[in-house]
Amino acid sequence: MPFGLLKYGFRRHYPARRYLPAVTELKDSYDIVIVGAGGHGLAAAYYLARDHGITDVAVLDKGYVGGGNTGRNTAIVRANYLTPEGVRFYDESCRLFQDLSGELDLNILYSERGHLTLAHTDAALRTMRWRAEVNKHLGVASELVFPAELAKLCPELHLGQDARYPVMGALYHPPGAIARHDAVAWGYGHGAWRRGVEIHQKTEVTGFQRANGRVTGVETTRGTIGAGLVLQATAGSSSVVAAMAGIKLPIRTVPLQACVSVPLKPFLDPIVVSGSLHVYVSQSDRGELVMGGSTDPYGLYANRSTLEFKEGLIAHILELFPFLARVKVMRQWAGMADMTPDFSPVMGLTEIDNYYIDAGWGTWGFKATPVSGKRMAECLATGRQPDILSPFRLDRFQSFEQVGERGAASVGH
Ligand code: PYC
Repeated sequence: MPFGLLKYGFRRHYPARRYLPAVTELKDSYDIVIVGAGGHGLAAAYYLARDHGITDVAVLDKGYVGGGNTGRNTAIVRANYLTPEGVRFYDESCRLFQDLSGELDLNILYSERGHLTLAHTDAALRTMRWRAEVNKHLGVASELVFPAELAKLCPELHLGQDARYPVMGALYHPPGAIARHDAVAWGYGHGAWRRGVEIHQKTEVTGFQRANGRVTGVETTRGTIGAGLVLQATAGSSSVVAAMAGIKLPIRTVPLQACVSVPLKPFLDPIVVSGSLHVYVSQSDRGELVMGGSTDPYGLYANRSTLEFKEGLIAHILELFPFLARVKVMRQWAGMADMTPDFSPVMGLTEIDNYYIDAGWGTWGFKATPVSGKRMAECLATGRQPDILSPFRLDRFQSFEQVGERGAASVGH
């Protein structure tokens, strides 16, 4: 038995352990400054410390840990993408997620449910077959299933021919999962802090000082600090932060809304997605239905929720599960989706020698948290773009080497 545990057992008082650090002074400079204390920034800090022994790191956030898109998504994890580059990348993330509760010593409620993407047209079936073949080729479990099998996988799903868009089949991806999203940020934050990383909440970055093609200082609302390397991981504000460093990103930012029902007895095991009806829904361990749809159709920086979105989404959910008609929606929210032209992220080196970027997550940032943290840490520690991140480099847009991933979006955006 570890000595610490024994000492704790014999104590008269049992002080609750602190999970995230109290506010401390900022130092004059750090080897690495990470902008953004969401899942990605904290995961990068964690793997920098764990895998590379780099702990002179400050993670800064204008708000609080996990208060941005990390806490504003629908927490779906899957690897059933369309391009080989995407499948390889998200598969590594799924595998890291599977061991993450043990790794972080925190239950992130990772729950493998299987993921069904319904096809209501011949064209959709063709795309699902294509994705299944690419997935299988790379060792990722995915297959096409038809209504008889679907009725077994999800007995509550309306499969009748009287539906407006009858279900013809689905892409079934058994490793598809959900997790407790904020726990992922807390776990990575705690793990990084325990290893010596500083986390500074309520510390907004307001600009960057530059000289000779490098960033030399990070200006914040608490003063200016020196930085050997800078990583920006600020999903939802990627273009704004990059512009402060003088980098122009090919990103359009749009709200992505979601909502959650009151808790219900468990009835929905798999995650169900319909591209034609523009919905995705899963049931959390608390029994709530977590539901989302398409992004709003116009660029906007606002986390507001609209009645229009809710009415449209719920109407479509009822086409799949008509018996939910009297269920109440409990809460609604929005995150900000940074959409790139090819629907793939922008990761790695930039035109500024010591400035690294983790951006352009569109609607799939949460599921990439472990792999982006691990691989961005490797990128910063070695100064080289890891092979798995190579397709996602920023300059692909200049060389016309885009990674077209739109066909793997859960719904149309
Ligand atoms: O990629 O699975 C997904 C997803 C669901 C909601 C937003 N993105």
